[in-house]
Amino acid sequence: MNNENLLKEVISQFDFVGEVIQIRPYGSGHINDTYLVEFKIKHMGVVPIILQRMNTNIFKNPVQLMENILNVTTFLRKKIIQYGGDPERETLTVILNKNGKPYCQDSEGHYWRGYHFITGATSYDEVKTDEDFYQSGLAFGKFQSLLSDFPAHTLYETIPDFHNTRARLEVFKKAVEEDIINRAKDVQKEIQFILQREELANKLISMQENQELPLRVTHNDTKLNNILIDDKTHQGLCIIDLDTVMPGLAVNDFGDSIRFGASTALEDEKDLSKVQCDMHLFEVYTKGFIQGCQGQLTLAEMQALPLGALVMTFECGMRFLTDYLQGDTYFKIQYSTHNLDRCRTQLKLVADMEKKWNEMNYIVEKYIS
Ligand code: ADP
Ligand code: GN1
Ligand code: MG
Repeated sequence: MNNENLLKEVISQFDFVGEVIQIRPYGSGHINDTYLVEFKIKHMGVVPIILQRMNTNIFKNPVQLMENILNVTTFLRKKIIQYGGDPERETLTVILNKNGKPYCQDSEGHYWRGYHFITGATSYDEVKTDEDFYQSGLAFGKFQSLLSDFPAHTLYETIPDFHNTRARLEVFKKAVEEDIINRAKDVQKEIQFILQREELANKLISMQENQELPLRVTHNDTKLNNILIDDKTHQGLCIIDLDTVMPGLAVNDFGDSIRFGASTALEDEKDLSKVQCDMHLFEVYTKGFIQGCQGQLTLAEMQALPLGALVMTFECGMRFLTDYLQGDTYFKIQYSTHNLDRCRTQLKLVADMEKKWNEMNYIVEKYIS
């Protein structure tokens, strides 16, 4: 069946009223297929929703995943009401299907979900103003502190070992060794760069194992386009893309935001001379994140924030290269060397952070009170 008919089939499984007037691909996520669907409803005008085909190549158990999302958003909704916020805009609202399920399946077996579309807000692929980045740090910190009393044991692990950098290094080495599409010869420089920094893969995971860093309920995918910024107030409005909310390390949430948002260029910039980790952006995010965590971070966690940035960037670069070597089966790509370009920006950022290591630590020290 063609995509349009599949979409119509899926839409008919939800209890929508009104006439569909537009369906179009939406956003720049690397994982799910996201569509904006607009309905024309009598007396209400145009009502948009988000429809997503979940990536079951990556998320093996979409039913458990949606149970996580429903539980987390229900929990957040109560907290938002308690502090007088707007639960319709400050967290995702899952749309149930006609049978009351938070997902539906099309005739080809794909799993789909719907969310209320949050209007008057934007997800950015790059930082436009320092203040927006500060606000996103505040919001990601607050997200974590709101979930600090969420019962972590009720969460399914949607991707095992998601930020186990040590395990990811092993997968990377296997991909190099197997070299199934004969690409390794062209990326020796990048492979060697990663292998020379093998010890980075152990750092945070050992601190977690030694209980130097506590496990918390974290987002695990905190890049800038996974937060909606309010167009009017410019505050971080809603944290989205909750597929990977699982027990994890706070420093990883911090680090993933830095690798994406504190970069002076897009994640897939080809001209590496444009790619640096901007220390001013690093500072504004640090300030926002620590504030947003509302005193919950331990001293060890705060001191490990620069390491979070370095390791998350290293891990992401390694993941892009692994996917390139394995034939681009994980991240969506627009052209054949897309994952390689993405890998190169991450490795450039790693090298830049190494140079700026003292400065990064000095900045973090300023915000440890
Ligand atoms: P992926 O896992 O592929 O990254 P996301 O859940 O992040 O998918 O969604 C992709 C994009 O769709 C987001 O970056 C954002 O721009 C947009 N989006 C997702 N959910 C909503 C929503 N409820 N309201 C408005 N925009 C949304
Ligand atoms: C993916 O889903 P999206 O596009 O927000 C990936 C992250 C990577 C990121 C790199 C589930 O995020 O882990 O850091 O791409 N998400 C998953 O841009 O693997
Ligand atoms: Mg996303």
